Amino acid sequence: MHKNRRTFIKSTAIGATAIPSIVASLSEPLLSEDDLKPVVISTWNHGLAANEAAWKILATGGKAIDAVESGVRITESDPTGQSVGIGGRPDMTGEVTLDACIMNEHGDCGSVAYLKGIEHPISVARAVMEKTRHVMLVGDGAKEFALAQGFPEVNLLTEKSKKDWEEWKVSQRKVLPKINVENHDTIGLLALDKNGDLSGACTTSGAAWKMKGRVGDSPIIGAGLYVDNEIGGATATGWGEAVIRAVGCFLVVELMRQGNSPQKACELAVQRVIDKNPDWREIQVGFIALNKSGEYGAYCIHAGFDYAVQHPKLDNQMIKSDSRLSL
Ligand code: SD4
Repeated sequence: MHKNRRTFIKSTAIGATAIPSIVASLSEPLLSEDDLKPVVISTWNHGLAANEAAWKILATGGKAIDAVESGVRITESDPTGQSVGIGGRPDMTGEVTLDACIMNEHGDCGSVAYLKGIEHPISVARAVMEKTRHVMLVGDGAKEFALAQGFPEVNLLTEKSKKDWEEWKVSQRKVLPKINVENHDTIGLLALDKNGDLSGACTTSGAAWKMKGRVGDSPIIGAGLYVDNEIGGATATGWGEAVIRAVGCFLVVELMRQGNSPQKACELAVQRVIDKNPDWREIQVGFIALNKSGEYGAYCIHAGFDYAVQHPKLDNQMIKSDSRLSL
């Protein structure tokens, strides 16, 4: 007996490994492209608020590129989130530096890295994409560009993050934040709009207590984010160095191009990360992916990663990612 659409969508959402027999037993496609539009998917529990903002745009027929930017701006402005935007944990010298990138349905992209003192790196990245002939600006150049574009200068270091940093220094730098929620909370958000166009955004303060000058995967097109409007999009969270080594999100999209579902593509990409990183048991890496038909998936190394999804048949909610290692 065929499962109804709702069941199929849910089985897609919780991953191919969760109910493989149901997915495998489908003999006819139960989803037409119209069924799953619009869709928004984003990393970690701050994704709920980000999705809500993105959904307001998507539900009224707005463009995916506007939705992804608006969504992650919510996270960037939340001072309680200690891994994105204001409130982000600083580097080892006590300075907060931000990385972000964005891609639209035309394959245009913009990126900023090592950006200080600006609340919305994602919007600066979008301005790089739309107003310059470059893809990436870093450090002082990115800041000068942002100021020239009218972005105000703000203090990104909150009392809480300053205190955490001071405690970390006193602990003689032996204590590293835990692998999941404390250290790796980048927001990556993908959207498929009613028109069937895909866009993505990714923004972070990076790994807490990182070396001065360190840039992770999040602003690197192909590593922390990749969107190909013919196929789908992917974004990453976790230990950026490992994601860069595997060019993770480009890999996820290429795996979808080869015919893999978003779920399977994320699983294969995590396997590639594992193959390329001998220390893989010590790090977290997670991917989320969304294809052109609105199907999505996620996979990670360590249990604990979750993501937020909303589409016409699913209220905005958190879904646990399957993982290679259990708790
Ligand atoms: C980084 N990938 O800078 C980022 C951190 C992260 O969820 O993803 N946090 O390495």
